Amino acid sequence: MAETGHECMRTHYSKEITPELNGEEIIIQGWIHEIRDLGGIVFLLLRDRDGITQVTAPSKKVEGELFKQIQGLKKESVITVRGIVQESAKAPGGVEIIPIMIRVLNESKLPLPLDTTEKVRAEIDTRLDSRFLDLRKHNVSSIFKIKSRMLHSVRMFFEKNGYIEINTPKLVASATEGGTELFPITYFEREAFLGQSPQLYKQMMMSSGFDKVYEIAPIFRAEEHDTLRHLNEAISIDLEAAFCNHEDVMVLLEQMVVNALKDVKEHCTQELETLGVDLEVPELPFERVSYDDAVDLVNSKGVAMHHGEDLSRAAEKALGEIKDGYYFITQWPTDIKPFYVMHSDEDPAKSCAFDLMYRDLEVSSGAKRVHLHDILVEKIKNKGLNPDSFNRYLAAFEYGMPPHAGWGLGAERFTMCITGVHNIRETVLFPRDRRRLTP
Ligand code: AMO
Repeated sequence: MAETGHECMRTHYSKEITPELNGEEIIIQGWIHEIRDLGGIVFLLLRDRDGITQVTAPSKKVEGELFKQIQGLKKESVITVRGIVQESAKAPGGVEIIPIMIRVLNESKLPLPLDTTEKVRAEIDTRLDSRFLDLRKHNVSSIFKIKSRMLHSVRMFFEKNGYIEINTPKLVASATEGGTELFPITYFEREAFLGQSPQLYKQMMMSSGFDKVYEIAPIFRAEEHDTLRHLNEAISIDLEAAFCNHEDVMVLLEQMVVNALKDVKEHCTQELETLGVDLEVPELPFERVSYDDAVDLVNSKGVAMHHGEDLSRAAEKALGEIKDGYYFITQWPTDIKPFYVMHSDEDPAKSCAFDLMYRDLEVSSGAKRVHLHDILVEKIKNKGLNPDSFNRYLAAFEYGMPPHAGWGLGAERFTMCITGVHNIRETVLFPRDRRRLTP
């Protein structure tokens, strides 16, 4: 019978229970991971956020009523166990708990829609349908602990370097990025869209005198295609810095990446081990490959690519076969980059844009921006867009806009690089893709 009250408080998480606690009375709380009744002895594995503790109930040591209660417990029910720590060479972690009292806080329904042990592999769709159960598995929750640590270290890095966190609107009037479609929404009596990128707002903040800003927030992209690397809602880590050029912000980006990798390696040892990842921290600086050289590399792998084209999936794969770690692709053709990207002074057909790649995956893109009003208007027109629909943005360029540069890095793609998972959906608690809007 489950209880409505909750008077016992946990004294230890599983990973805090060590042989040094031998003989001490403790309270643990969590889910019943597995229960094995061998007649004279019942083994119960209790799982909490950090690990698994074995509760051992020999009929000779445990009082009769309690023993019967343990035998009747159901997998995945939520329980509190009060018991004595006992050193045991055979138990996981070298300790087991001899129970004195067990409270059922909530009983689980059986059968479960999804197995919560890591032994049984299920299809990703089945797992995502029952994501709350899927996340109980430590190999799944480890990805999110790593993502959380990565985001923490990114924030710390920005703060240390004098960046101010901003929050920009996600309900917007117009597009910023070419290529992907927008999600239209009804905004009272008119049409609006979900923001694809904080691009225009972070640039306007440069005219506001904030100098160095960052934002970590959702972006919405109406990608029609269903791939292992695209989401319809993703988290973008965005940065913009005034009085800087593209090279300055590339240095910042590579430093931030290395800093995050070091930090995750140091603080997520258990999670990386659970995932079987030996995280490599690359040397700085990352290699810079010009767009023209990248095209030649792609062609050298037998994948046809003309100068002036964007990287196709086949081209990315070809590069991934040659490049093993992180590298930049620089000097992209101006024509295939958005209107806000500055062209090179030496050759206007080339832009001051860059992408950061990890093997065959684009993780970030950025650029030096156009800060001169008339050139920006010209570029908007060249893209077939109407400058009138950008008038509030353009106004920020007429009254003292400093030169500036910035980038956007996909938090999920970066998490893929760190954890080694191949499907981007693995890095989102409740992913939004072409077919999925629930849970
Ligand atoms: P871009 O469109 O290249 O650039 O996006 C920047 C980074 O965001 C991530 N990303 C995505 N991740 C998952 N699913 C998607 N559909 C998706 N779309 C983008 C990628 C990508 O590299 N405004 C510019 C950035 C800038 O110049 O500051 C922009 O949005 O990791």
